Amino acid sequence: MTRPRVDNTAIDNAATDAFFAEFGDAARALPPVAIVIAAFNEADVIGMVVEALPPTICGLKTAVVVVSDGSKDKTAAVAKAHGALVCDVPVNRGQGAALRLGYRLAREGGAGYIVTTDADGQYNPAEMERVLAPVVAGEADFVTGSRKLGSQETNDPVRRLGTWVFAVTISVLTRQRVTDSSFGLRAMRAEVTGAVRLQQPQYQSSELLIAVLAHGFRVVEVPATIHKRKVGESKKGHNAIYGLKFARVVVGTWWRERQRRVPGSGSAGRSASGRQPGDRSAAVPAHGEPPALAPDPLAANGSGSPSSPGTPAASAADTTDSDSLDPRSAKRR
Ligand SMILES: Nc1nc2c(ncn2[C@@H]2O[C@H](COP(=O)(O)OP(=O)(O)OP(=O)(O)O)[C@@H](O)[C@H]2O)c(=O)[nH]1
Ligand SMILES: [Mg+2]
Repeated sequence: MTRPRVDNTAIDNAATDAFFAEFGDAARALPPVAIVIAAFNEADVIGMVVEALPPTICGLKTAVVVVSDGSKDKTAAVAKAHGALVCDVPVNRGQGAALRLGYRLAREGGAGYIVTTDADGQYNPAEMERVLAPVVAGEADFVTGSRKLGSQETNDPVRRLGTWVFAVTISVLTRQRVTDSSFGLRAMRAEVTGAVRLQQPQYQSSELLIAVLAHGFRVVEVPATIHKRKVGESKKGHNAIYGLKFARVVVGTWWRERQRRVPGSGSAGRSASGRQPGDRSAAVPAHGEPPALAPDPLAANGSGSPSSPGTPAASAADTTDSDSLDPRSAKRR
């Protein structure tokens, strides 16, 4: 589906303002963990999904931020009725745009950690603990679940093959071992999402992963489960379309990040601050001492924001974007 050109910054700013105006302190002073969910026409399942989310993960309180954009059903109302903070964007732009906005809301609300899951009930909320634990322990900046290391319900050979092909491709391109590049259950330090360039409107998972790897953040995979979608249908198209668009994002992001890393290529990927356009979030202090090769670009741009509750005080070094890759990245647990 070709999407009409939109002014993303204006839409994001308007949606952000509306979100904070509606939810006030509940949105402005988030607990340490924001569970961010993109939802599109998921009214039949989103209530159940939100209800099943844990009030604490790794001993830290959670809040649920749902971004619905242009849903034609009652996704936003149902999510709200089940206790989520809902950003209801009037135009549909895709899961990538929705998550990017959700990350921003989490950062601006002061959450130190972000956990993502899908609105369709394919992921197990009990596994959030395992996914967040390495980040809270300061051992990783970004953790993704992996069906390859865990389990998957699908018997669709094309899906299985696709997951494998993309994992191998990304491993080769980034020279770091990845076993699953499209798992929706992940956890990260919130500031990581402001430090990388996110511009894919829909097929976002490989863009985020490749960009995070390319920036040298410490990436870890943990075994996790993906169930079949039981309610509603995929928003991503059939296998061939999904695969082609996914492939385009993989190659495009790898090329973009490679150009960014080549001095004098003239394709500076992002601003020195690493922020998304229009991002008004403050730097969230890192957990403990940042590793030598894991750049913390927002730290250089920090504006003295308070520590988020439950997040240890910062000792972030005054670093800017680094081109080093962390050889320990993408290690398996
Ligand atoms: N806000 C928003 N969310 C979306 C959009 N498209 C998909 N999503 C959500 O993103 C999540 C994943 O979408 P799915 O359609 O399940 O795609 P998938 O899980 O990658 O692929 P399947 O295996 O086919 O389910 C779900 O929570 C969707 O509701 C969109 O345009 N806007
Ligand atoms: Mg799905």
